[in-house]
Amino acid sequence: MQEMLEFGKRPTPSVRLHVAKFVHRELAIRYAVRIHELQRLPQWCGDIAAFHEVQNIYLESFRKLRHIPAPQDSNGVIELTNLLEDISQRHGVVLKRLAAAVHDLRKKGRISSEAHSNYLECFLDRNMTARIGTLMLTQQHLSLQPGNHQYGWVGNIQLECRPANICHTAAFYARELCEKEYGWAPEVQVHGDTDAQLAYFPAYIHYVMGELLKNAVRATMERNPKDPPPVEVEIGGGDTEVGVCVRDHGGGIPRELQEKVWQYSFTSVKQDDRLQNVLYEQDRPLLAGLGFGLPLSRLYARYFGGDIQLNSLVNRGTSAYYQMNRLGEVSEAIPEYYLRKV
Ligand code: ADP
Ligand code: K
Ligand code: MG
Repeated sequence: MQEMLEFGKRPTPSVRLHVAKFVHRELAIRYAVRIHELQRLPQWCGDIAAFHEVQNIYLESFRKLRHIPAPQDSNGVIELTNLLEDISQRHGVVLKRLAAAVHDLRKKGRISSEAHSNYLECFLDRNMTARIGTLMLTQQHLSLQPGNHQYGWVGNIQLECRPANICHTAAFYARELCEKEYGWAPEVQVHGDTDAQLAYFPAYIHYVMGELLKNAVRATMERNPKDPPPVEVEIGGGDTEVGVCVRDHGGGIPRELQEKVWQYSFTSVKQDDRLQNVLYEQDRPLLAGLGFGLPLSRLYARYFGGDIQLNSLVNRGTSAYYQMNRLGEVSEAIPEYYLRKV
């Protein structure tokens, strides 16, 4: 992280070349690992079309990367830049395809056994973790190129990122989806240390806050559709971390589900054909139903040294706590089993 910040502050041609060489080599290796993993999927995943689609996306990127030589001068850097723009565009659908794969497996009854379900959860954790890394490498390279540099930003790190602002945007997004679903949405109040700032990745805060707020407004509407009580967001800013708490009066999560909600394959939304449509045909965001919100949010939080916890008060509501470390010497917190298995 520190290195990214240092490099990003002085994007000279030699820094660009240095980063480009590293990214060119590193991305090919990382895609190869993921292709290998997809090829090794057990037989009960073999006929799931979405897995093959994802594999083909990685294969094409791998081949294209190997097809161009390692950059040796500014022309080489430009060639890589063009390719990475193509790659980030094509990889945009990967997350949805993986959600579609899980949906398919669930419909076919393939993940009812604990062994299968554990396998799938680990596979997704590894894939999603690796995805953060490759995305960062790609965006780091792209943001160093002339014309892409933005004042106050290094790659996708915003140096003075203010979580309160992102909470407002995420609340707008979650309420909009809620209104589409229920015709109405609870108010979202943001208070506490609203001035708190840190150098961080706004895109990840936005994702996490969007997911926590979508869950909170959905639970609130399910429980109290006529007169939904507000959802409260409180921000705390400290020397080493910034925290956000999302409180709702949606009735809480029953004890027997408190572990399960962290699984990619778990959602309490009834799996109907509408979801199938969204996963395969339309590019429309959903209020709930993929089941990826909580596990992926926690993975993102932990990757950068933070965490997410949920606490429920039975029959009342849920509080979600999201901690972010101030970036510094902290390196990416890659789960141990990821290192072991790969
Ligand atoms: P999804 O929202 O797509 O179902 P998530 O991973 O975001 O997937 O959440 C999983 C499940 O956890 C939800 O379906 C819901 O049953 C439960 N849940 C999450 N947040 C809350 C909350 N604030 N209140 C009550 N239940 C919740
Ligand atoms: K889930
Ligand atoms: Mg959700």
